[in-house]
Amino acid sequence: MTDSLVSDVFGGPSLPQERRLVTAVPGPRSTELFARRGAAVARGIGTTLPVFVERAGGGVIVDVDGNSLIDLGSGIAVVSVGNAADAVVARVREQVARFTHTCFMVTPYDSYVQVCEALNRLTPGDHEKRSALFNSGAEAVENAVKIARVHTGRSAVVVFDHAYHGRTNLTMALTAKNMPYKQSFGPFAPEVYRVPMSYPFRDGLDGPAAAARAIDIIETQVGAANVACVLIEPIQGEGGFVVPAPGFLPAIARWSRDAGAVFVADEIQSGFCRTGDWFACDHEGVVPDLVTTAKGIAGGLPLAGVTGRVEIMDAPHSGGLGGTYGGNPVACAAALGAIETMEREDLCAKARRLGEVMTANLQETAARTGVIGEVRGRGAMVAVEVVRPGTREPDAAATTAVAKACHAEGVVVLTCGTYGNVLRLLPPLVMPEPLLDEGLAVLDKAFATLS
Ligand code: PLZ
Repeated sequence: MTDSLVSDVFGGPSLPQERRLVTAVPGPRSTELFARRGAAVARGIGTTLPVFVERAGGGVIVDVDGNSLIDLGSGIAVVSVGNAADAVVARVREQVARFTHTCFMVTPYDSYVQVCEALNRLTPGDHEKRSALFNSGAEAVENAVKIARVHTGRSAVVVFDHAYHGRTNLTMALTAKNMPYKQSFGPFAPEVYRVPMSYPFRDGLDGPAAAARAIDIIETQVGAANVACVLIEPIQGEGGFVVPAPGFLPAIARWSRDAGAVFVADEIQSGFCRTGDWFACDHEGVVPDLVTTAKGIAGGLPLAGVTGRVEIMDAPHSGGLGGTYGGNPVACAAALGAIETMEREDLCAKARRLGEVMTANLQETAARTGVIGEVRGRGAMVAVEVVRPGTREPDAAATTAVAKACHAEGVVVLTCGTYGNVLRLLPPLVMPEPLLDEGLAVLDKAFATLS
């Protein structure tokens, strides 16, 4: 354990950055609340770890029983700047006391414009850009498709195996995995075409070969002239932290440009310093036509964006895009605080450092246990794919067992993957290193007890 405080990072209010268990996890108060939850909340809303939260800050979550947990999930890649980050809290407080909502489409305010300016500046490419703000990742993806369709006058949307883009009707269609996202929720939106992703661990193809395979299917089964957009997560999130082989993304982006289709990068999970660059596309110098963002953008408040080339973004008629809450002033204030924190604290560098620590530790764990098929990811977006020893056969049960063992020891980890056999780590980028080390030691022990 470590007694370093959040104030070590920001000089703000402090929450001890330590793992501290004072009851079983979940404890009695959480267990009581969980029973109440069952009687009040619809069954369709799942739970990863049934502890109820009292406070959270930096890299820890403190529950209602007084347990302090190490957070290696960031609320699914959201609180990259740390929970309740000082700059976010300060700006939200100031904004919420001035006004909470006017609707940007009715009477605008400048924080929305500032967030758009920041997105235009930080997303890949130095061409002229415009942005529009929404509430959730799914909404951003839907709007990117709308914009691409108006711009091209075409309707087909190309997506990839293992993709995740949301839970609304169109984004369910764009998402690959049936359970739990799509089962019984159809019919789904039409004109969505799925092609193979580059998945080096499973297909063994280099980037250009994997791209050629995908492009062949687009050309023969969809027709290049029908494609409004090619939508891809540059590193897949829910699908299993699948990192495409080098050369895959550039080849797909090039093909899209040549075909007159819009190349859309869904950076909702991979963006905002998570992978050690501002955006995952930066790694290979890929410049998307449109980028969707959410999650890490606003330190925990609901905000999402679509950013891209002015001639594409400005294709829809005035009034064609919007929504009551999109770019809410409190969420915009939070985003400005989060972005300021990322720039001031150089959280891209921090992500790279955390990534080195995680990768080195996980490789040692992999060498000790026979069940890790691959350690992969980039920056602070790292995962292990769990398989039956000596094979590439996915082992979801072992993955769940390891995650549960971590939870019981006060370390929040998440799983993902088409086969449910990927254990992913997404620590807040302000995570103190000793705390990360401790979390990784717990994870190592959880793997050791598997056999
Ligand atoms: N695109 C790449 O990762 C959200 C989903 C959690 P929303 N991923 C977490 C769940 O089980 O619902 C995500 C993403 C990528 C789009 C989305 C959708 O973002 O803000 O959840 O709508």
